[in-house]
Amino acid sequence: MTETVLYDVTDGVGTITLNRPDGMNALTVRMKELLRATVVRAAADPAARAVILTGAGRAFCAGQDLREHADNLAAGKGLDGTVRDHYNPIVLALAGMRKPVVAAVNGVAAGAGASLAFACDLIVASDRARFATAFTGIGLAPDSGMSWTLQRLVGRARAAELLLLGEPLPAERALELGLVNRVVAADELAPASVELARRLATGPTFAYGAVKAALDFAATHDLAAALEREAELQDECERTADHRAATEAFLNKRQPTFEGR
Ligand code: T3D
Repeated sequence: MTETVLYDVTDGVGTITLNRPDGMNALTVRMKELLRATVVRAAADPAARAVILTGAGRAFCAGQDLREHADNLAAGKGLDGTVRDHYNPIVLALAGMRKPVVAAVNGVAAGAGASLAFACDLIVASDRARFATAFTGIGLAPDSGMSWTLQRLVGRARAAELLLLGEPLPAERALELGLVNRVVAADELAPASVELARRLATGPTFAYGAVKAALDFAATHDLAAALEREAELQDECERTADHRAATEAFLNKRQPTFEGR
């Protein structure tokens, strides 16, 4: 049986593929469990110095599988804990990875599927991609971090509009709003994402992790606290072999080679 979440590591890039194309990569319990395990695996995998999250087929991810959800509701199991048991740990593992994570959004990203993309560090979208918050369309409020990530990406007013109205946003408009980093032609998505991830995979992995930690910390603290956290992280970066080698390379007018440590 083909698994619904795939993991591959090539040239320092770990690729996680949501692989239920016939179901628009909508998330079943089995798939969420696999995704949670795969994200944790990628985070801990020293061979993966950058990670790509993408979808197989025409969708990136349509969010919660609503057929399975309806069955659960009918069986009186609506509140089956999936938000806390699955979505929250997946998002924390994605966002907290001490390495860059690129979402390669190949098609529609809806509900928790959009939340997964928003939890990544960079988003490269196909010109066929669409982003739909979708939650209020089925009488739900945002989960999987969307209330946190979306307003940081586009500001509160736009986040409120996107969440309240839930209308799908085409890739080009998402680019205008600053929700995604790049939009490329559909057949360019895989090579463009891999090229970006490979570039990151040959970079200063420890410093990249520190960039993420500094941004996350600063998002919820005042300037004085953020300055202190930056100082701590800088101390850690200064102790890395990559920092020393790159400083020496600069002084010798050479390109640095980063080992990721
Ligand atoms: O406790 C909890 O579980 C709470 C957790 C919540 C997390 C969430 O993610 S809630 C949000 C769930 N997702 C949605 O509400 C999105 C629903 N889907 C859509 O709005 C649209 O289908 C899309 C915008 C994603 C795509 O639109 P379009 O026009 O390209 O395709 P379509 O024709 O609507 O759908 C194609 C097929 O996929 C269709 O099936 P059919 O008729 O061909 O057999 C459709 O039913 C199916 N599909 C799409 N999304 C889902 C889905 N099937 C199950 N679950 C889905 N989420």
